[in-house]
Amino acid sequence: MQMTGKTLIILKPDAIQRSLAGEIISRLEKKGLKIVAMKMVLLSREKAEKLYDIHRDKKFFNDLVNYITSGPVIAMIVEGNDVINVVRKLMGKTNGAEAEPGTIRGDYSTSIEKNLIHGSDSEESFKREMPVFFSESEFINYQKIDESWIK
Ligand code: IDP
Ligand code: MG
Repeated sequence: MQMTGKTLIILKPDAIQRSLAGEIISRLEKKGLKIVAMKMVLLSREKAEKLYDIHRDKKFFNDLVNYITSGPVIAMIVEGNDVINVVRKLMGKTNGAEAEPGTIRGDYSTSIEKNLIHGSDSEESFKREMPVFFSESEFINYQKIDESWIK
């Protein structure tokens, strides 16, 4: 059994607009990850700027904030073995045009900006990003029937 951890996943506005939310959630479920919190949110500019604070000095920062606030997103806390790395692999490279087929971005995006999904890139990022959407009291502690088969 490996170390179980948590990560923040955001289905970005393009995922909702293109009706790909179910498809993406399905991939996460089939991988064996466990959703322990989930909500649909229309981010305020203030929260979006907080989420992407590390990109504040980049030239695409303003576009990024406009994009992520342009429509509802679905935020999730997901649990699993080595989950941060596992989710980053499922997502694929940032630029959908370069992401490998078989990954979420590789299969459904050709854009460097509208790339469908966010996943925390480290434990530190998770701790910083998570409070933009959730308090820990919102994490639901429950058992799934098949957990012994995936850990
Ligand atoms: P990541 O989402 O793969 O971790 P980051 O480099 O952390 O990628 O960038 C955060 C988000 O900013 C990306 O997912 C994408 O939506 C957007 N982004 C990254 N680079 C560019 C760019 O060069 N132009 C426009 N948007 C970008
Ligand atoms: Mg990132």
